[in-house]
Amino acid sequence: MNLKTLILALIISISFSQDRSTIFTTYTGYDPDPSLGGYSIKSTENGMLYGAGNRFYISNEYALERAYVYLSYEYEDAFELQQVEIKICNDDNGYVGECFTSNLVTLSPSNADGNWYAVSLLETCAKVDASNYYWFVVLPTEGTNAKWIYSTEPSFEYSTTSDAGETWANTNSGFAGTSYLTGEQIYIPPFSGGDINGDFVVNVLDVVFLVQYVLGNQEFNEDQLLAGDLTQDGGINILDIVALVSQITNQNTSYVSSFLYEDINTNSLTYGLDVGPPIYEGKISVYYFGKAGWSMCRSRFGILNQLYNELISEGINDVEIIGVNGYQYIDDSYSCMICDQDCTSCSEPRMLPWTQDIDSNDDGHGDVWLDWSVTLRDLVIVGRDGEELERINLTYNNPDPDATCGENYETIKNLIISFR
Ligand SMILES: [Ca+2]
Ligand SMILES: [Ca+2]
Ligand SMILES: [Ca+2]
Repeated sequence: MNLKTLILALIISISFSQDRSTIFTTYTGYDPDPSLGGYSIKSTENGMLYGAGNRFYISNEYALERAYVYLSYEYEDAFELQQVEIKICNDDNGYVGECFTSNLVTLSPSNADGNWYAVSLLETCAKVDASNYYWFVVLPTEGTNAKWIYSTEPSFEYSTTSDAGETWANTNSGFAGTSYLTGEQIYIPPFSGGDINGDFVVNVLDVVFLVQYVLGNQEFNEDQLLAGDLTQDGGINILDIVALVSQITNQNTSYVSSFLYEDINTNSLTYGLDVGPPIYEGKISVYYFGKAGWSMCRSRFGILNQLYNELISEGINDVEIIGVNGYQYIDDSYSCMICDQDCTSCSEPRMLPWTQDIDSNDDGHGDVWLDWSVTLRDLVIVGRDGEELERINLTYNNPDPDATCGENYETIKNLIISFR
């Protein structure tokens, strides 16, 4: 491994472990080997435009973030400007379908023998849906003569084109072009329907309405059609009745265990006071479980602080958000978590209460983290009586308004508001 690829591998592994998820990859972690060859991404004098595509499957809903390809560049008989087009496309019965992103990349002559190229897809706000196939396509522009270096593993589906993607060859399996795609998971809030007769409770009366609808004895308005589709597949049938009955029989509210910890955030209005569920009784309280020294945890806390300020500015003052540092991170400096004047990596002081979990029974685990069974970056929303309403892991569901085109931020904010 030469230094350049080593650094690149480090950057890639850091970015893998940080904010984004790789949602599709043909890159196995070994260096792509340009001597193996690759798919022609080239235009010819007689007007052929050769390109290739990798077919992939997506199991969750994501906002697309970045697309990476490894290309070499045949500079000796090429025009000066070498550009390829990277597209993400739908699947049309196993063939490349309609494309919904398109980005141009200019190849670098100084790395003609092979190099990673990336395009940002965040601005496109493009999304992929759960349980669907898609295509990662690379096409040439006029005058380009490049190669999309083969993957080191032969376990992928691919296709090729010679007319710039107008038509595609039958899909094959084997070596694909080396590429990967990152995205941010779209947070899907819990289903809030089930109240079909609109009396604000979900109970057996709603089952009666649903049964009558399925039997054809009852008409539903639009709201009722939404509330009655418990399986969220766009229609109402016997399965929705089953789901509603099971929702009603499983309505066992769970209450979080209580705690009171000192607010150690010097910026906070409750600095030095004990905070925790008993203090927030009668309000919606939101608990964020982080690691004081970790930048991703800190940036998520900054987003929560922003969300809190926004709620306040909208006149919503019965929602509280506080952070709880893991007992195992007790020695971390929390200067950058609360963003005080000692921290140089942030500018906006955070006013949300910050607390430290303790291990009062000496079992080696933080008491609250264990009692609440939380994992790092869990966000637990608790109701007015201390009942747990929802738990969202912010590692996989990035709330940053700059990610998922703000969708996760809005969904989480609206969910909190909906519990009031
Ligand atoms: Ca009802
Ligand atoms: Ca349904
Ligand atoms: Ca303990």
